[in-house]
Amino acid sequence: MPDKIKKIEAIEILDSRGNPTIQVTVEIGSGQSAVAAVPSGASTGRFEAHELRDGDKDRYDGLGVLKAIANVNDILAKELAGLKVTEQKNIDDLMIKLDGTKNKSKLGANAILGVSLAVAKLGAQVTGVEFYEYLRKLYDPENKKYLLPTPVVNVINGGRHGGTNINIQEFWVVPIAAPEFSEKIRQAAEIFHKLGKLLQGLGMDTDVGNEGGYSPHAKSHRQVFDLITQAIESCGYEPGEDIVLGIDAGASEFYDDESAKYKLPLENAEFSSEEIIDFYLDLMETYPIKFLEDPLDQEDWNAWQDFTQDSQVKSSDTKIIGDDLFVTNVVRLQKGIDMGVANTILIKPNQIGTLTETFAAIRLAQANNYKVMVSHRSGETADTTIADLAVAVNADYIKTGSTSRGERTAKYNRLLNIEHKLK
Ligand code: 2PG
Ligand code: MG
Repeated sequence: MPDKIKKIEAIEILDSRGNPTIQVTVEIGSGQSAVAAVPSGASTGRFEAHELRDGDKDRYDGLGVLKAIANVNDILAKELAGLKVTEQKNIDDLMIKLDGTKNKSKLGANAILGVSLAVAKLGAQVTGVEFYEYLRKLYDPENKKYLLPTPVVNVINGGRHGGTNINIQEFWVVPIAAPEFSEKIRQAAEIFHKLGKLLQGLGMDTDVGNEGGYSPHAKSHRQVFDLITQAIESCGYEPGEDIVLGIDAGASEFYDDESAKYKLPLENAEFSSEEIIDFYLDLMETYPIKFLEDPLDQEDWNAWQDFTQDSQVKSSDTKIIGDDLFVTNVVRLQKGIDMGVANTILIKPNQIGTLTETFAAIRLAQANNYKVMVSHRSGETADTTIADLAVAVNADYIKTGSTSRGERTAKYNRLLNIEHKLK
């Protein structure tokens, strides 16, 4: 029984914010083992799978994950023992069945995902192939061509990821012209450093936020776009040609359900759905913004449809990306497809809770010509699974923060290594 699961063990570790999260080790009869760690969001979507936390205020202010750990050690370890570690789908399906709830609230999506990912890593090990190759075997074995994703690099952190007055959560630079991943990362890193110097020159803060981008106080959102554009130009790149811009508005975080208004204190404004769409369209006229993630609230479907179908958005081939909207969930994505809402899906394995369901969301997206952007969470670990996942499914983009902070660069560095291997 060399490749059958013998032992599964979870422990509590810290994520990049210093909050507890779950790490799972799976061991098979041969003695081989693999470890996976689960990330955690701050601006979580209302329809994400359930992240099980203890709620015990005496430990980590209620954020402990001992219940999730007990579910791995006491329940999943016993039920999965003896199964072949390469039977990814059976294992994931069994965990979904054992949980039995719609949103994995019984065992916890964090518990289930930890096991799912550790099983996959060990599956790669016993098969004797690279992790991305193994994931490709599970996803689309006929496809032999590997493409590296374009990084969307979050150089300014606002919203819930920074402690300042910027309401938009993320400001990205996206190197679209350079042919190679390593070139794209180099360009983004150069711009990141140049931007730091510009901020410093203006007496603005250069401390970084949760995802490694700078997190200064700003006069306006336009000032942020101006500074980023200036940094791109100072590096000798052409904004709109070599490098385009993007945002994750994280709009569900500043949408007020009661008044049905988008509240942006930095703009001194409370926008209706129509008005905030105009706000974005105006920005897109001034700046080369080609990516907008979660520009609208997770339940504002009609406004999403209006924005996606807007002639300015369509003619400029702007990527409208659903994160809190789709939550890596095929039911919500199918609704989006049916309505003509968004044209890109953000993929976060912990929003849905198993690798198999993550694949299902990507498959549905690709079958319907939606672009795929694989994503980290704001609370990360050094686990680099998403880098391999992005390559395995030929994702168009990867979002894993700025080019600073070890838990962010770990993913970029893994991609640099994959690029090197594929040469
Ligand atoms: C997002 C993510 C990652 P969080 O909104 O896209 O950038 O943030 O993990 O806090 O949900
Ligand atoms: Mg988002």
